[in-house]
Amino acid sequence: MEQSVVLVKPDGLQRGLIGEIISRFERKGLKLVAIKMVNLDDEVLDQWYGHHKEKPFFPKLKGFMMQTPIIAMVWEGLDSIDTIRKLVGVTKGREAEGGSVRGDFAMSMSNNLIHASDSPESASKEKGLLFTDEEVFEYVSALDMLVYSEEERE
Ligand code: 3AN
Repeated sequence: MEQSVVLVKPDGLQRGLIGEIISRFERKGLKLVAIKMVNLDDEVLDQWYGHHKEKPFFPKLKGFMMQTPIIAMVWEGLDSIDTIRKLVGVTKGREAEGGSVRGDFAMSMSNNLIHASDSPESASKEKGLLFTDEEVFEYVSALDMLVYSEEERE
């Protein structure tokens, strides 16, 4: 099944929202296959946010992401990238739909609590930047039997 990389950013960690965020993903029926706390450095952030390198907010974005460690995760599920983007909400917190993480807990464009991969290519790149193969686990989720139909599990 499709994998998506999710980060709880420094503001999410400082505000005590790690459990809340993980809980939402678990209740949705997504499967956690990797998780760790890590300090992002200059080199990783240059690649992670390569598409924003020329933007005026880039130095501040990097500084923000290095304020504290972040929580990095890989979540698996059918169409998990699109599904998780919906759970996360649009970039600007104060415009994000109620019920999404940003819609419920964020007001800002920059301090928006969470990152989620926006395409299979980004997910693959992001996974490679933060995780070794051994850190991403394969196991049978007992929940999948209840969460998906037989056809969807194939
Ligand atoms: P998203 O995280 O919703 O995929 P992106 O990929 O466009 O959004 O932006 C990556 C991160 O860069 C955002 N999460 C946000 O923290 C920051 N960012 C994006 N646009 C701006 C902006 N105009 N001003 C400040 N920070 C921004």
